[in-house]
Amino acid sequence: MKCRTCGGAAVLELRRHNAAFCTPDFFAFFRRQVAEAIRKHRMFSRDEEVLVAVSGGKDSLALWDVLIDEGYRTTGLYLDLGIFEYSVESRAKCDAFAASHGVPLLVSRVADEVGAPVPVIQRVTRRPPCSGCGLSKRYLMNRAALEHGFPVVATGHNLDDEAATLFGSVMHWQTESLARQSPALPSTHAKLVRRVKPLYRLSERESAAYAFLRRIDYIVDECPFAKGATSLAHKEILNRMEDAAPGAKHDFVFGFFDRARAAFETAQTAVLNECARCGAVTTGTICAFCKLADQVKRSS
Ligand code: Q46
Ligand code: ZN
Repeated sequence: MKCRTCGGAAVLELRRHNAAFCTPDFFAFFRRQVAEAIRKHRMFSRDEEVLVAVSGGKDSLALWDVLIDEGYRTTGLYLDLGIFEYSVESRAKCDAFAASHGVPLLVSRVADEVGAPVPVIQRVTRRPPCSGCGLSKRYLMNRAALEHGFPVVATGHNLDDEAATLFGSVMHWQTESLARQSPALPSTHAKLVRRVKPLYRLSERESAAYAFLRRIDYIVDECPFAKGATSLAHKEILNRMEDAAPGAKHDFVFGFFDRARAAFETAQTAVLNECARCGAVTTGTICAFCKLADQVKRSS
């Protein structure tokens, strides 16, 4: 196997690109894909400071690593979900990464903000853990960015994540989710920060290879709640399709972004208000986060 760029010995074969790369040329390929994502979707400029949401996993730490390397000004944001040993370990990975790269890391604890950690929220709400968790993460990311003056939050979602989300939304024809799924969500209100996914062009396998070859110390274990999540089942189906036809995930996701998404964007007529309690953007009177926190408080 020879490197497509230099002809030297390759360490990694990328079937969907019909290519193989040596380590330095794979790094160059990876960084090019990130740069292309940022450029194409005008995710952020060199003057803007980026808040990078990090979980301690391979994707978000690989993203942070690339952005630092490319000379962007970044700060990490770690959201402590209070999910047993997983949260303790993942926070330690983020702390160590920030310290070794000399970059700042903000930490926010769901238990402080909502009143209870994710496992308790799950019990109280009797809903899947990812529902209260996802809601809290989106809310706290946005609030941290607003409070600290960051114009944009970057997350480590990769091509596989985007394909699984898209698959899930299509399965149930969730047209509102389809309208909202994008590599870059613009700010539609003064209190909503732009959200971007600079890794959306790269697969999970590619970000794992990048993190491994860059010797990034990341948490290998998944969140213990991820196992039951339907997104994992969708990923398995998509992996089988990718095996049968390399590039299938890419075509599915890019075809949607380039040709189909706009068709779902039409009915965005919801009026945006500010939550009477916390001031966050909501379509109702009290935002979903404040309702969740109320529910947790009532039960304790
Ligand atoms: S952390 Fe939270 Fe994920 Fe765990 S509880 Fe679900 S949403 S799986 S990315
Ligand atoms: Zn609120």
